[in-house]
Amino acid sequence: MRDTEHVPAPPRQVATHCPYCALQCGTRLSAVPGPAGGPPAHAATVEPDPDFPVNRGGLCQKGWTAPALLGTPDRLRTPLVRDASGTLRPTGWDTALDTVAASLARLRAEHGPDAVGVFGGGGLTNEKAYLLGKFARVALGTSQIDYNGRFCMSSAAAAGNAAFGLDRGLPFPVTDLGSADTVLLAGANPAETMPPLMRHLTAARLIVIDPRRTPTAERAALHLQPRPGTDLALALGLFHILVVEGHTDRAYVDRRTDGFDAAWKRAASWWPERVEKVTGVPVSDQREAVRLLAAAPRAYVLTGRGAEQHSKGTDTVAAFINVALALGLPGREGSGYGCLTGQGNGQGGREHGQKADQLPGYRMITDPAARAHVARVWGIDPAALPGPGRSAYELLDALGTETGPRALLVFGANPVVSAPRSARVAARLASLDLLVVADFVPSETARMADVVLPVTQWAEEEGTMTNLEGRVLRRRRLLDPPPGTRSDLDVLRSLATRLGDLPERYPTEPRAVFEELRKASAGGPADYSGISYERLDAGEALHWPCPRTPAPADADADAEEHPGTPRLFLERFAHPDGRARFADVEHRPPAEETHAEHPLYATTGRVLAQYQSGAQTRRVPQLTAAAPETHVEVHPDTAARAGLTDGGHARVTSARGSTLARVRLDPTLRTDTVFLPFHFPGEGRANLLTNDALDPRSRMPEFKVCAVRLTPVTTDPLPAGAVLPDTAAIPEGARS
Ligand SMILES: Nc1nc2c(c(=O)[nH]1)N[C@H]1C(S)=C(S)[C@@H](COP(=O)(O)OP(=O)(O)OC[C@H]3O[C@@H](n4cnc5c(=O)[nH]c(N)nc54)[C@H](O)[C@@H]3O)O[C@H]1N2
Ligand SMILES: Nc1nc2c(c(=O)[nH]1)N[C@H]1C(S)=C(S)[C@@H](COP(=O)(O)OP(=O)(O)OC[C@H]3O[C@@H](n4cnc5c(=O)[nH]c(N)nc54)[C@H](O)[C@@H]3O)O[C@H]1N2
Ligand code: SF4
Ligand SMILES: [Mo]
Repeated sequence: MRDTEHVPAPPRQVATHCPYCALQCGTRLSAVPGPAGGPPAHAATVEPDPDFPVNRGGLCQKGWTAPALLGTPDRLRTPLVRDASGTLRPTGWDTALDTVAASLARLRAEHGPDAVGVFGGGGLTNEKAYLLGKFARVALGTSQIDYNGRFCMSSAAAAGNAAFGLDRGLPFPVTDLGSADTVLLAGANPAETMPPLMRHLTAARLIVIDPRRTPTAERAALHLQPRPGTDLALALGLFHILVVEGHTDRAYVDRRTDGFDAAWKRAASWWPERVEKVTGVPVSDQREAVRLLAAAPRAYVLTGRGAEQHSKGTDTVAAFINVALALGLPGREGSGYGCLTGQGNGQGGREHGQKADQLPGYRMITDPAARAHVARVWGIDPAALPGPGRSAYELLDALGTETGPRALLVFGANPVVSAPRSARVAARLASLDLLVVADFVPSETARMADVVLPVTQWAEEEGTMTNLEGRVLRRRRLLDPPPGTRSDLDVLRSLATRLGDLPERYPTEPRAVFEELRKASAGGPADYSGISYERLDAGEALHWPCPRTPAPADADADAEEHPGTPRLFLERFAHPDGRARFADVEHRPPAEETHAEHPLYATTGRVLAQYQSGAQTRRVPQLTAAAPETHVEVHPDTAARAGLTDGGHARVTSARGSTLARVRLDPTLRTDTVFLPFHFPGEGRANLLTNDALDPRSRMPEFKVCAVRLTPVTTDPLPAGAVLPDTAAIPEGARS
């Protein structure tokens, strides 16, 4: 007979979502019980949630291995403060928070509120993003807040707002893609960046625009391989062909849009042969792309970072939207335009006030009515709300300068690795009087900080995330946070009260923050006021806008709850007149062209097994084994000319710096282009090369094209930092 005393209790399980990308795959997370009688283990196992429609039982390698993050050996478990000798030393929470608050108060008194900057992240829950924005504007009174999502979604957002009057990455559910006949993917590689999304693209004919033959391009009916930075010319060319060949949906254009004639006037001079000359895409392939799109009863045009991360990213997206509008796709069920946004809460993160120019509910900070509404919810005078501040790169670039912030608080970003021209960014961070980083691992940016605050992570906390289709999801807590850590919400409240603000303004319960966010967003473009934890927990699929239905006049009648808006624009676009706008855009070259000294284009992006700056995924052994170090993809002919061999090392040099990378030969690549992933630190940082030229409207940096040269390296070994996280700088006690 079994001794029931020793049968372990069934593991607790929660339905939650993957901690990484914007697909937010549904998962079931189970706790691994701790040793009998001992403390609970900080470990879990994951299974895909078969009922969540976005991933349909699928997960990528990162999702399957995410539980390893919870038990990472160098998890931060105690605050660290840099001592007089320059070493980060473990300390208590009160000391750390007192140190930060005293410094912030002094800088503010001496230099004014804009002396303190805040840098947020698109991985933060809606609740954290909201409270961070409020903390910056109210407790600090600073205008200097922006976030890493500026590097991600801003060009598509600017173009989407201009065209449709509203920006939601996908204005339709992901599952709609399943019935498409043709899908054009401009600069997106979802087979590596959102693998379960490919389950919705099995039936469609894919047209992929990418300088590289990616795993996504491998699955395409047609792969267009332009020179980096020429998508705008290509999109103008597709527009040209479709008009000339009579595929314009005239009735739709007349009824639902404005501005066709001006847009066509520009595209009229982009005849196919000229486009081929600029982009390298053969005329026959341009025509085939238009044929595939025009012949499809149901078609989508989707953009990714490849088309967007340029100094003309906004115009490029606008040109692709022009193509979609001319074909009559947006606002039609089963067809449309969308942007595949990136970070876990890339969508919600942009809606609740951590962006320099925005207030909660996707309200503009310059709009007097928006200011009045949010000031009322926050209990302050609208005049006390700061105006718009600097964009992410401009903020980083101004740190420690005469006019820029002297202190920076970082929540949920690792700009030392992921910002463009990263050596300059690191120098600016080093010039600060005070750098504070809240994180759960010693990221490269945390290692530079004066104060490091150890916070809780995904499976240890509650909250909401908004995925790429604007659907609000519940993140649920499975494990108790390790002793010594606090939540971001807790940190914000502790700092605000030390700065003299009211504690009740900064709830630490996520649900209480969400209740306030509902009010602050009510009536705004991203209206969450009809969404509640109760409705989400009951399993409702709620896409914003979801306004709160007013109580019925007849007290006996039940108010129908708003069902949310899975599909936007079906009746009308969000401009006051209900019409979409074509954009009058013209092609221009990248900010930096190749020349004798730097004869090759470098572009950057992602590999399947690493996520972003790698701060998280480089700590997961299976992922590090799959993608251990920086590499540079090079065509064999280009490599031969530069004296490089497969598996050897190359130095890649641009006008801004140089990166050390292992050579990977790829005969499918363009001979004028090399590719580097940006996930690695130290000398392996792709961002040592990248250009900080910004898009004039979105302020997006030009991550996707700069000029470089390659030289062989025979003596340098790969730096340790490029292989594994280097924990040497963190004292023993902090890593236990
Ligand atoms: N594995 C993994 N998945 C991720 C992430 C991750 O870091 N790793 N990050 C998440 C985030 S935040 C984001 S934003 C998304 C990004 O998802 P994607 O946009 O799919 O990712 P990228 O690799 O940045 O860029 C896509 C493609 O653009 C191509 N490209 C480069 N230059 C050009 C150009 O000039 N024109 C065109 N047309 N294409 C070009 C690159 O070769 C690359 O294959 O992924 C999310 N998912
Ligand atoms: N060259 C090049 N550079 C790029 C890109 C590119 O394609 N090429 N892509 C850009 C894009 S699209 C993006 S989105 C950015 C990403 O840029 P990063 O800011 O580097 O993104 P992450 O690596 O996700 O960094 C997030 C950090 O926050 C921590 N963190 C995660 N969740 C939380 C939380 O809830 N609270 C707190 N306090 N911390 C948390 C993580 O541990 C990690 O250290 O990189 C951009 N940089
Ligand atoms: S696709 Fe994105 S959300 Fe899904 S498992 Fe992979 S990283 Fe996680
Ligand atoms: Mo991103």
